[in-house]
Amino acid sequence: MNKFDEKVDKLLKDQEALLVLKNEKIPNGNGLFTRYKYPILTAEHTPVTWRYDLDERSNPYLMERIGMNAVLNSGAIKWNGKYILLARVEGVDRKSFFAVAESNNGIDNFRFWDFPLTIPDTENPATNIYDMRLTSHEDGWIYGIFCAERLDPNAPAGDLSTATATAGIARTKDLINWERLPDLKSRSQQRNVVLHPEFVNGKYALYTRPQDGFIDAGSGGGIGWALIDDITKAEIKEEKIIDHRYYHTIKEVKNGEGPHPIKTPQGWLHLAHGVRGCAAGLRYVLYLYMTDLKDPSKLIAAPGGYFMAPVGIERIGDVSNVLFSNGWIADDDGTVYIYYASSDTRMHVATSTIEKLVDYCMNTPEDGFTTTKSVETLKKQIEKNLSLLANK
Ligand code: M1P
Repeated sequence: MNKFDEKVDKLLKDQEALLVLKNEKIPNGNGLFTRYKYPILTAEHTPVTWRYDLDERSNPYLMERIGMNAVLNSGAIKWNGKYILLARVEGVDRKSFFAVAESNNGIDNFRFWDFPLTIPDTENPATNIYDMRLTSHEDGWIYGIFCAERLDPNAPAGDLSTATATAGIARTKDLINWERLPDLKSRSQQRNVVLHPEFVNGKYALYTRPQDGFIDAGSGGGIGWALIDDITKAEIKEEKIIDHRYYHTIKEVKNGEGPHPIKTPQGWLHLAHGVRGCAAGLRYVLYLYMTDLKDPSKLIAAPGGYFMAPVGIERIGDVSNVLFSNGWIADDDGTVYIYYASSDTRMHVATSTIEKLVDYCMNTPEDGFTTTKSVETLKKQIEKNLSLLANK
């Protein structure tokens, strides 16, 4: 083997060692979910064949030719017995694209398919597409709804940072070949749009996130709900807010639906992200809520505070202090795999069960919106516990 081939061999072997690394539960959690020690997808998990030209004649120094910056906000689905992540991969050129990675057990050994996905463009091609939510709909298609970002045509001359966010829609039967449908028509900009898995009153139902600008939710009051007559010409005619934002809460600045909700006997279980501002910038955390089984737009449980927030290494990355999730998988045995990205840089998994998550939603005190209320709630629990302990 010549020197070049030896170097290629080492690259491949080093990556294989990373891909087969066994994940480990982090003990002593909060009883609600279990975190795992290792991120499940990072830029280093992207195939060597994507990043290196392995031809000695054209790349004699064996340097990376097409760098990958991050693997983040991934849609998820159980597909042919495999745990599938439809990852947002971001190149060093700042363009995001979609790529599928699969694992046999959902917690480690995620391996990317050979090629990233080609999502056909619309007549008005987007500059960047990202954050796909996957929904296996009862109409028989798997839908992917994602953010399609373009430079704002109304931006003043020379302003290259004002963009528009629109919901792009594509569908597939095999996760390889995608049919692109027209982007969602909406009066406002939209990000974090998610398709509900069932028809509601015979219509497609969308969770929306109306926003005034590309970044600012502004007058968009929270997570919205809209019924759509024809998904092949999707248009929001009426939209109502089902999960509001409130002052001095974890979702004061904005919020957004995560993956589509999980159907449980007690109601639809939702995972979402909430954003607040602080001196260090924006802080993104994950929270849960539930809606009515018959009317998924009716809030029935709103536990106060966050469910998960960044800890340790999760706090640091391209956009620090961010947890974001747009994918989870509920297995038949009730295990829930929560796939989340930290600080727009890497993907992690946490596990829980439907029973525990529903119990959390139904029995966690709601946000009382003031310090006085929070202290009252806390004191009630302390009094109960002290009396229980005294009577032991
Ligand atoms: O940088 C944090 C997140 O910001 C956006 O989410 P939202 O629209 O709710 O603010 C998205 O760009 C998301 O991709 C990103 O992770």
